[in-house]
Amino acid sequence: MKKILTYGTYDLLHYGHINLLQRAKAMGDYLIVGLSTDEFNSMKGKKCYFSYNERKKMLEALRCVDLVIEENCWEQKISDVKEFKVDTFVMGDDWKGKFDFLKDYCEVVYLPRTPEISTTQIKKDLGEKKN
Ligand code: C2G
Repeated sequence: MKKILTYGTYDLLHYGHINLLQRAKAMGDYLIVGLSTDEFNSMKGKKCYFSYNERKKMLEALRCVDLVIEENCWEQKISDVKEFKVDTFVMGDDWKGKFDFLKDYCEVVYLPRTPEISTTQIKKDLGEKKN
């Protein structure tokens, strides 16, 4: 069974995220998502609309996601890759090169982002509609 691992905040969940998750899953048989906890998002300087549990529930409802684990810190990736016997680590290419240190432990793949959608853009558009 080929195991794939990726990480993210996934708030607000949108089709760019879904594109990434579906492409990641298509690379193997089992997709694990390290979901940033609310505390870790504060460290990332990200304010989430949905709580960790609400974001976890949404990801777990996706057919392409097999397991959601907590992402509590930047440093857990190597131990996660070892613990879950991950074959391939996948991230969007906005992270290109940032996780190449994982190449000693598994395949590392950066996939093209979905260019036209982002949570920042969604919040901006909603703000404009309100005014
Ligand atoms: N993504 C994408 N296309 C978009 C937006 C996001 O492909 N239009 C991808 C990102 O490249 C990332 C994943 O979707 O691989 C999740 O994006 P975020 O929730 O923004 O994740 P981020 O806050 O970048 O956290 O340790 C890694 C971090 O937890 C990543």
